[in-house]
Amino acid sequence: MLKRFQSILLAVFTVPMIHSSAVSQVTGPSYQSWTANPELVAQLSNKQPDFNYDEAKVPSFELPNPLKLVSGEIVTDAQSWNQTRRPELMELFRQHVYGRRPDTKYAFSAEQLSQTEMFDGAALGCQMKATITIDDRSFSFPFVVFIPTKIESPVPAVVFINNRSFVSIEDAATYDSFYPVKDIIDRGYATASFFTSDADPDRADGYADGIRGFFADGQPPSDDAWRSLSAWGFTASRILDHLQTIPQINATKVAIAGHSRGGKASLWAAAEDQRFAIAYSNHSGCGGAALSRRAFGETVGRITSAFPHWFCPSFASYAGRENDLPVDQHELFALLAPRGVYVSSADEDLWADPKGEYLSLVDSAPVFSLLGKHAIGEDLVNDVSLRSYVKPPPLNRPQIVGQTGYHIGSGGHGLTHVDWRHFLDFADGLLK
Ligand code: GTR
Repeated sequence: MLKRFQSILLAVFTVPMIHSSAVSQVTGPSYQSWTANPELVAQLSNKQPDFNYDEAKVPSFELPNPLKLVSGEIVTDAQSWNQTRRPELMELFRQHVYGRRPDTKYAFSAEQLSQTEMFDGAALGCQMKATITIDDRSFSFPFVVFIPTKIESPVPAVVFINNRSFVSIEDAATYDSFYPVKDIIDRGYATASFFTSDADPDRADGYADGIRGFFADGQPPSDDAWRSLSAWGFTASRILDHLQTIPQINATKVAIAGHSRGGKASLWAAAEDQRFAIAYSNHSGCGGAALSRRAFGETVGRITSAFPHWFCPSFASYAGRENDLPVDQHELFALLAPRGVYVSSADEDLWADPKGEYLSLVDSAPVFSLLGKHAIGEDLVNDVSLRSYVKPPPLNRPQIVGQTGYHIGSGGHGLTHVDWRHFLDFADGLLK
């Protein structure tokens, strides 16, 4: 007992996320874990009675152990994780959540259409055209690359999955907090971006017009074939292929970032492509950072009916029976280990389940530990009896432990320059 208490105290110093009367003297009065505003909970519960916003009504559940093989055996070393459990988990996510990418051979090329000096010469903006070729057929989409010119290269980079619009070189000259190119450049990073719908249209009936329909050469998708989130991640990987050819960029230090559906895509992109050094998810919620089993805010049933093109049909079949899912989203974070992961939530975005996003990150810690890396929650989640101590950090106070970082910001659903700042602070720690 004493030993356990000592380990709790230790965790308070290294991981400031415990909130209980037993430890409040240690954490001090200013340490107040985030909890949802009860007035907002009441308001949303009234407005959307079919969805749960009440922490007390979260169903009880047991998360699958990321280290437990389908055979029941527990993985206890890095080699078995890399060679057996990780591939097994990838397959489970492909089969039941995001779908499987095609193994068709293709060629990729990127053509520079124009080059513009930007921000008083602090960056070079490149307007690009990507082309994927299979036999005599081809599919193209536009993307942009911005490279800092006034700092010593090679520099790290961020690939941003933009789910809102295509940001051209001209657009990027005007400050936009959703994709603040100048801020990213000023922080010493190159950045590249594409618009999701240019690669795979973000509509239920967009299949034939996107990269998935192109790969299938008109054939309908099989049940376990990739869906849009995976297609957007694949697109981000092709942009990384291009960044690898740019001498001013250090392609071993490339992060992938996205907001909401872009955040879901970003996490799965980094699971599929281990060249990404960091994955950043902002407010990705259900099917992204948040645990499905909590069924808090947006649920598997709602997301798969509103956005049937994002996930393979198997995921929809777990609506209302999330406990039967062979995976949960903490295992998506586990697939990113031992690389960097940054997650942000928003105080008013309860639809995306901030607490579920945080717990999901925390519950991946055993895999980071197994791989010899530090991560948020490492002292707590290995002991189930300590799990109830796990609480998100206070509002607007980023928490960074080793390979993982998290903040919950003020405000609602959106990506702001403050989110970017916290994320880049985290990235600096791992990439610079
Ligand atoms: C919401 C949706 C979320 C999230 C978001 C977005 O309406 O329910 O899953 O992806 O849209 O992408 O902005």
